[in-house]
Amino acid sequence: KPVFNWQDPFNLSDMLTEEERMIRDSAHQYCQDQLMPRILQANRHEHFDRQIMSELGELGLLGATLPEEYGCAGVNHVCYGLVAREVERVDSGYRSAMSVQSSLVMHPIHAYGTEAQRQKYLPKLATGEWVGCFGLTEPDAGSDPASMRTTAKKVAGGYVLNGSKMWITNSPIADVFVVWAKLEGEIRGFVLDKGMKGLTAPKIEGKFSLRASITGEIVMDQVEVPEDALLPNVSGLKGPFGCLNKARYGIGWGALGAAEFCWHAARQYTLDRIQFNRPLAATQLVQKKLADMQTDISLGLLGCLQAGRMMDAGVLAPETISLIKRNSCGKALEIARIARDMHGGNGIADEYHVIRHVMNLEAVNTYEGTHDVHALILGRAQTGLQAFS
Ligand code: TGC
Ligand code: FAD
Repeated sequence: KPVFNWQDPFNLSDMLTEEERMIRDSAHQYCQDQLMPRILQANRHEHFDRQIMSELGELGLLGATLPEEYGCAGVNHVCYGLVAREVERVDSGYRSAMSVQSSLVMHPIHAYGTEAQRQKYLPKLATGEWVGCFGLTEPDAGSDPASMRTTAKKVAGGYVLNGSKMWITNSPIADVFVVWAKLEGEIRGFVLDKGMKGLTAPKIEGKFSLRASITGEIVMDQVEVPEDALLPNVSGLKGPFGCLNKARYGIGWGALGAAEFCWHAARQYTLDRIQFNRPLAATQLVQKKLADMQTDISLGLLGCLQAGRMMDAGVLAPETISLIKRNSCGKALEIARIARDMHGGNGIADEYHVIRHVMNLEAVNTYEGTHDVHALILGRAQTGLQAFS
């Protein structure tokens, strides 16, 4: 009979091209050799190692889907997803840093910017010489970004921005700020540079999730920007949402990478751990839990791969992205919690890494649209009735 591959029951690996497998494998090696040894201390001490951005840049993993003329790798979205899975297998915070730079900063500059903006920003963001951040969420506008209060006012020679953004990945170390503001009531994107007068980005301390990722505010107090800070080619919420489509897609893959880590760890731990004179893995309850993890992850990954193929073909609807983002995050969080339980008391020690994934996945399930907000997007799409307000 055909051989069952317990780690990859649908032979997903065989559905990839040679190039896709090569990129996945080199990302896997970098993540395991270079990121995994750093994560325990980084998470313990709430530290983001800035050098990681340069390393990701050197490997071509920043803005990887963008054209080579801007110093990017020019690979497809399946490759981007495979890399996100490998990075998040180590830590969601590292994937966050990579996906914000790629999908939320480089993508809008490429998609909505002028050629001069592309030339100015993309090559330095691609190498990791510059770090970017994306400011959409505000203290009083999270799930409902349309209610944002940040304003841009037209003045001679440019614009003046006022307002504040909250929960912004990378903002305290950012060189480049993609910020969304209302100009005469319409949402527009602006690219701000570190050091502009009135622009500050204080760090948010005390996170119990994504501790190896740096998060902050963006405070804009009468920030004067030139005309060419405006991203001219988009207006309205579809601007930021176009970026979120790319990032949410990557999270779909990434969260399952974190789930795979937890599943494999729970399997190995219960094989090794003897209680009542036999391995825990010999019990029916444990085997059922492992089977559930295997099923959810394998089916979820197939969905991500198909979504990637559709994105590469230009036919992936945002609602399908909501489906995979919501499914992957919800399932990964549940898997991580169960894997934590299967480790017993050791499960709360960071040396086993599973509790860190549990804590991280709480935020991953919330950012880029919460689990419930994506349910409402899918509910609206199938009933024609919007239930947000
Ligand atoms: P709605 O009426 O649905 O749409 C307004 C306009 O936007 C268009 N649109 C989209 N366009 C492209 N892609 C999408 N996914 C789109 N979704 C909507 C839509 O067609 C419409 O265009 P137009 O031309 O007709 O005006 O807007 P709404 O205000 O009713 O939205 C409701 C809702 C809940 C769906 C939306 O606001 C939402 O998704 N909220 C969640 C907010 C969110 O995801 N924030 C993320 C912040 S960034 C972040 O978390 C980064 S963490 C990164 C990390 O560290 O990894
Ligand atoms: P709220 O919108 O206040 O939601 C609170 C609860 O109410 C949730 O459970 C939600 O599902 C529920 N809810 C909301 N509306 C409804 C409704 N209509 N019906 C039923 N239930 C509803 N944002 C950025 O712009 N850039 C970033 O780089 C970024 N990075 C982040 C990093 C971290 C670590 C975190 C935690 C957040 C980050 N965010 C970022 C913000 C993130 O996108 C928001 O936290 C998220 O969109 C939810 O918004 P909120 O926190 O204001 O929650």
